[in-house]
Amino acid sequence: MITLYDADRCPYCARVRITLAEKGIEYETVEVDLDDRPAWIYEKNPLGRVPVLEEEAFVLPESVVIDEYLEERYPEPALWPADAAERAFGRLLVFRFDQVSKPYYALRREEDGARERLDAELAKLNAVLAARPYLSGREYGLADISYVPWILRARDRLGVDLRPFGALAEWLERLSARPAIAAELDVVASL
Ligand SMILES: N[C@@H](CCC(=O)N[C@@H](CS)C(=O)NCC(=O)O)C(=O)O
Repeated sequence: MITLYDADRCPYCARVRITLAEKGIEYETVEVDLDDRPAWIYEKNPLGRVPVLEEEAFVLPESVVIDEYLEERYPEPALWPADAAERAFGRLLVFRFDQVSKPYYALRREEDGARERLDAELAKLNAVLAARPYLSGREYGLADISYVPWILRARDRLGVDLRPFGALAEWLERLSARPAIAAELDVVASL
């Protein structure tokens, strides 16, 4: 059995929740209080952060690494495209994810200019999605899963208007029809 050390409010955990749901993997959750982290979480992850995935004696932190592990260990349904170039482009987006997360967290901290910087990054994602239906390529996959928790939270928690970014807004609507993402929408609504 898989155990996910999880926190509802954590978008990194959401990446893993979505991947587990998409692959139909059964797991149990241990909710970690991020405001009062238990000492034992440092035994699972020396950085003290969630998510952490545990499968038997195997313990793995870091959302991107966990998602790659799940993709290899549970290959169906595939969440990376078969085409190597498409896969590489999706991975490049995941690799450069900080370009979006930095202004996102700056906006959460209400820093000057953060909204403009986030909008500039949303415009870049919008341009990608104007040319292809998904960040992962022709099919939905791990690049989409890597970004969607923050885009959802930007819209629903930080009040970011996605309407100026038509392709991005349509992408989010398309994704929201998937049960794994709809479940995450419920999590965000409950925060
Ligand atoms: N790079 C990590 C980041 C995980 C992360 O920052 N998680 C936050 C919650 S959203 C956390 O545990 N924060 C506690 C801390 O930073 O001390 C990942 O991708 O899993």
